[in-house]
Amino acid sequence: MPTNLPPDYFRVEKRLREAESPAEKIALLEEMISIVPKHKGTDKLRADLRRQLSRLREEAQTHKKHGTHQSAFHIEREGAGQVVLIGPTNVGKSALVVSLTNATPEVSEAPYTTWKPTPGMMLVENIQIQLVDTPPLDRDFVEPGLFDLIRRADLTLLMLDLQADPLQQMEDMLTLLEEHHIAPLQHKGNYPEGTRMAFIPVVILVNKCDDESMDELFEVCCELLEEEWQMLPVSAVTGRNLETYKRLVYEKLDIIRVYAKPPGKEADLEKPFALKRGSTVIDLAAKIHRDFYDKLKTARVWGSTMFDGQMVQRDYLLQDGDIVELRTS
Ligand SMILES: Nc1nc2c(ncn2[C@@H]2O[C@H](COP(=O)(O)OP(=O)(O)OP(=O)(O)O)[C@@H](O)[C@H]2O)c(=O)[nH]1
Ligand SMILES: [Mg+2]
Repeated sequence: MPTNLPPDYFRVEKRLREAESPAEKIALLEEMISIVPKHKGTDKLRADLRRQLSRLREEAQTHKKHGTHQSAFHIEREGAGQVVLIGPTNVGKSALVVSLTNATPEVSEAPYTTWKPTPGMMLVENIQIQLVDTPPLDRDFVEPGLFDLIRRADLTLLMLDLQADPLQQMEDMLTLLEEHHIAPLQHKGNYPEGTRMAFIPVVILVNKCDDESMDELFEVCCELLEEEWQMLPVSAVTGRNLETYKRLVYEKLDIIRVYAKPPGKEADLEKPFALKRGSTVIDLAAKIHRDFYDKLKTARVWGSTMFDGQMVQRDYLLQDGDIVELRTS
């Protein structure tokens, strides 16, 4: 127990010991968390309080929903893809989410700030992609739900801090993931066929590369890495390389943009539908409306591989930039 806690903390702690209802316990734990000063000496205590708090919250939630378990780590998908941002504490995950999305998770120089995932929407070209801020991936702190979130996501961004031994951070992160049966897609060849691992696409972001003065350190870091990684130097604070980063995310998600055209009208080129590469006309119909899916009769396509307005079948493989007219009569 850290020695320099304010007297208020002990008062609230006493009330917590006496509290009976979950709602009261939750309120008191929240109060304790806000009282504890943020510094290295209180890291463990804050992690422990947050663990207790999220356990209580989950219990309360389960109770409310008559047994249906809804974890804080279950983030409803929105937009063209779900991208989850992970990494050690203090590397700047929340700062990146704040600078690129409408979400406002707390950013703080003290470690262990974020304790529940927060999704935000990031505009890339003209499509929306979901970017999820997460609590630190830390052996003493992590909750199992985070690994489920990582397994479900379309893309994982592993963020490292250039100014805090990024290579060691990377090794620690990969080891922890592996202990939870998760490995980067590019390591698939290292495991036997039929292994119980989940292989996930990973992009490495090296944050706090604020300006050119950091380039040399970044180069050294890349050279010391024994294997080929796609590493992008970024800065959540100065915005360095964030446009390149967005483009990379878009490419990695492997999505195409197609435009729907009502019969006899122009297509709205400002509002694309984002679909996985390999999607067909009927997938687009399903995305627009259930009625289209059920009643689709014909489709015409204007695009790179089609003559203008050529009739296509329901299983026509859509291409990036195609304009599609769907007819139900
Ligand atoms: N110089 C510099 N500082 C940064 C950058 N990004 C974040 N920071 C600072 O790093 C500290 C930690 O940032 P956070 O965004 O809270 O880090 P986090 O990874 O979300 O931390 P946890 O929530 O504890 O996992 C804050 O003081 C930020 O202002 C950056 O690109 N450059
Ligand atoms: Mg954070």
